[in-house]
Amino acid sequence: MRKAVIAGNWKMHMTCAETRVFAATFRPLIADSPDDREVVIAPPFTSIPTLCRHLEGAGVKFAGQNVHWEDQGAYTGMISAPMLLEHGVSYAIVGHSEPRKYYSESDEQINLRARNAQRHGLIPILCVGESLDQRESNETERVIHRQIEQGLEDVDPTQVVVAYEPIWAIGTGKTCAAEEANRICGLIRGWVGNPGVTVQYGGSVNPATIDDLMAQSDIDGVLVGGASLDPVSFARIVNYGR
Ligand code: G2H
Repeated sequence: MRKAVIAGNWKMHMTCAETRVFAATFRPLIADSPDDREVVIAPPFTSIPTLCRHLEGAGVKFAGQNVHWEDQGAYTGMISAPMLLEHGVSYAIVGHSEPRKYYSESDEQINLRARNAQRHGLIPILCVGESLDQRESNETERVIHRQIEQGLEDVDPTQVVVAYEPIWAIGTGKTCAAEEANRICGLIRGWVGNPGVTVQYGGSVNPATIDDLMAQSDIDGVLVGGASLDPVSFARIVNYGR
């Protein structure tokens, strides 16, 4: 039985004050959530201590939105695995399409991030996905296969989560059809080479689409952006199937 991982990616949203308000509403709403799912939140780095403190004992795990491949050094604006671990963080997102696009992150750099995360005991959440152009020119499978192969080189496939995030579905309100997302997630599982790997879907997930997504055989969880900023919406997603 694969573990369901329901993760919220807050991106560049939420001050510490807003984080406190979120936690106060969210905490009671997930108090009775079934224990067959893991709840993860990736806040901005500045909000991690506040969120950890206000959700202590609530069964929530925390993720960095990225992690560097070095432990320290002259890398202005970056964050290291030991810095995240000091705050009780368990996961690190790597290869999200936004840093791939805005900061030209390469598969090689993403692989270094994933390897260093694992070296410290952080579980990388590797994001992969095709653009609209790539989908329309039938390159979806080739692109994702390459992202998996390069991103997971020398990475332990038993200590990783993969998120399939078609770029055209991110923040656009267009969710990929659940059956198609399921097909790609199944291919990803084969390419990772570990039948037990948790494969998430991400891209405009919301309370109206979660049940259909989680009913698919190869979708083991979701990576949620916009809808994770609202504690009521995110709690509904966490409590899918109820
Ligand atoms: C994809 C997703 C979270 P959203 O980036 O990783 O964001 O749910 O807003 O499309």
